[in-house]
Amino acid sequence: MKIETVTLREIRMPLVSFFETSFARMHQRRILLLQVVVDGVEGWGEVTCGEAPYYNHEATDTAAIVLRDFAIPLALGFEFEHPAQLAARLSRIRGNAMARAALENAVWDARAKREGQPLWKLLGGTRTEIACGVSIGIKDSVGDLLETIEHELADGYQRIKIKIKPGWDVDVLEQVRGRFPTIPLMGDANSAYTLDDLDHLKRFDAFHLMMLEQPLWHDDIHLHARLQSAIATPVCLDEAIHHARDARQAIDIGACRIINVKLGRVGGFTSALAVHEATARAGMPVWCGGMLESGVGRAHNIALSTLANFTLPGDVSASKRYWSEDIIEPEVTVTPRGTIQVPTAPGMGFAVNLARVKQLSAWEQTFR
Ligand code: OSB
Ligand code: MG
Repeated sequence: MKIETVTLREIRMPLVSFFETSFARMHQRRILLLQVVVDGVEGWGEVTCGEAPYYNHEATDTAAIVLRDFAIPLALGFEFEHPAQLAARLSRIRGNAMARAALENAVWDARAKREGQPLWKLLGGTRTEIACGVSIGIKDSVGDLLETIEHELADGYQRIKIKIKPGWDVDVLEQVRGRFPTIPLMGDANSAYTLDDLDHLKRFDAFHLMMLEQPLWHDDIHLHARLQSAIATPVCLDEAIHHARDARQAIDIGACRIINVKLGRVGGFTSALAVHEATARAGMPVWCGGMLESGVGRAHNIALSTLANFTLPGDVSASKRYWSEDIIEPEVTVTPRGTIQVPTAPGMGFAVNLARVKQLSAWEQTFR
């Protein structure tokens, strides 16, 4: 395989409503898309980082530099048999996993299209339908949150995740549990706590959460093991897991009982497959996380979610939760039983609406 051209674009898409985490409130996305041509076949990838380096160190503008000055020049003209070899070549770049992942994932899409098979099958996936949960941001009031939960449950979603932080946690969970005593519920702190909060975090056990996602420092695995041994609620790691070695370390020391796999955060499909393998072997369930992706990233997340060890509902939800109009056709829709039907068309299984992409583009640059 050989990449002939790469077109890098930044699109701007307003969110249908703001999304707030412990680190920021977001109203609009600035998303980098990659359109590659590999052996005459087109593929698409999305950089899943935020606009600011608050979730991890990456940000839209730094990812554009990494792609333009380093990743794309490493990839152009490189001949390889399998996308994993491209991933290996790109691993010369330290960190910047979301920038690298977009390029590798676009090549996987092109490869699947060339072979005339769905991307999920090429990856070794087995599900034809995936289970969906939703991630609900911090709201202006608990009333708003309860109303949103009501609405998402009515749409069929199989589990509710709420964002939490100090000052928006125990009281909020108490009210959510008061109203919805038995729903599958979890909290995501995005690293908002420290071990000094141990007594406070122990109080979460009363709410019977499916899991507590990344409560401590974004770069810590070790101290999460201390937390996990002190609370009954399963810890789920997100930010802290960058590759299969991190997953194995977390498993070995008991830092978590569940892992959120994000394609961008782990550096693309090759690495995600390795994390999947490591967790499956250890009997640790995983689920697919989200980064407020446009349709391209969403399509890749659906393909990933078909792997056998993705046994828990992911943060992979309908296009309409984020966008008034998505950039893929058809848009991602969720069935009344809270699932997404996995597409059967070759590649990522959704067509990119190029006219819409161009309309939303702030700039584009093509490399040969
Ligand atoms: O921690 O999972 C997270 C969004 C942006 C940054 C980090 C996270 C999230 C989400 C939203 O929880 C997931 C989604 O619905 O795309
Ligand atoms: Mg998270």
